[in-house]
Amino acid sequence: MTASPDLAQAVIRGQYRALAQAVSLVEREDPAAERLLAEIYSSTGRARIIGITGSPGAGKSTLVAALAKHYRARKMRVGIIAVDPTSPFTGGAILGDRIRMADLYTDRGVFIRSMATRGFMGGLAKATNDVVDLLDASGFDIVIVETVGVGQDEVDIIRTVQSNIVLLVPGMGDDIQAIKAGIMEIGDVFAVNKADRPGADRTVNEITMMMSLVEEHGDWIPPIVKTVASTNQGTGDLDAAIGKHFDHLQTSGELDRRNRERVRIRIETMLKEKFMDRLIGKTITRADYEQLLDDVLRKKGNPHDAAEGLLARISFGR
Ligand SMILES: Nc1nc2c(ncn2[C@@H]2O[C@H](COP(=O)(O)OP(=O)(O)OP(=O)(O)O)[C@@H](O)[C@H]2O)c(=O)[nH]1
Ligand SMILES: [Mg+2]
Repeated sequence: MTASPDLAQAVIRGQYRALAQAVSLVEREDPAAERLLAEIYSSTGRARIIGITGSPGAGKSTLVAALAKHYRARKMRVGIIAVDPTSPFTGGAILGDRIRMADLYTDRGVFIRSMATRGFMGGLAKATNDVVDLLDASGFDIVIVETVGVGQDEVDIIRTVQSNIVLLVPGMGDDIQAIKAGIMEIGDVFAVNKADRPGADRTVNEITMMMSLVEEHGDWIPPIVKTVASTNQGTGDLDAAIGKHFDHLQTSGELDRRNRERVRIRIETMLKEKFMDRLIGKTITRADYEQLLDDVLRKKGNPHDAAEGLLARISFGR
């Protein structure tokens, strides 16, 4: 299947089947996908892009499903991308989770895809952002991206969302200590999920304390919301906190800055990928490249000269 000339228009008109086709093109890295993505790009920019990050089993998928139901009740269309090999959305689910989400799978106002962490040639972050574009162009009001938050690809993805929700669960005090620097920086909103378990208030306090240690806040202090995703509790509060953050982004000018940063990161990650692609296999054979690594390893060369030498050989024209 290739992209018909009308596919881009059908995506922009919000046709579900066209969207599904377009997403499949991206997933298969079909050559037609690039043209299609270029055509739909000018129709993007309306969707709210939300990230949900948290350790495995924290309840991300359950919370995404709860949020999706919340937004659906308000007639908003919700796109969900799970960048997570163990997510229920990938089908590696416990049966119960899948049944609980069954109504989302049959709702045309919800589009769910998982981006397995298998090798995307152009990179996982690129593929994820491309699917975000398709959902956005297709009129989805909210796009939620679920990640475990480890690995360079995931960090790149988190840096391209507008609001990032960091999910924590009670009884992980030491973990918070261990990862505090990282999560304090990426969290726009904190959710303490599984608040039906003991210790939720303590976790809230721990996050508050960590936050007071972080110097750079700007004028946004991330709210902390308690949720029980499995029974939809706290979903409204969480939505309110996300909404407040979006208002802040708009009034402070931070939204423009983040959107611009999103463009920058996307272009630069693609450039790196394309650069390496043009270099190895085209400018220099894979075998010669490996040989070069060996030489540096054996001190017959050094990393600096090796990089400069390769750079000198690359032709930047067409
Ligand atoms: N008690 C309780 N269990 C919950 C809550 N939220 C989710 N769970 C359960 O926690 C388990 C993991 O939930 P998921 O939504 O799959 O968690 P996840 O973070 O998406 O997990 P991965 O995608 O594997 O990283 C499931 O059995 C959920 O039913 C909650 O608020 N309270
Ligand atoms: Mg999951």
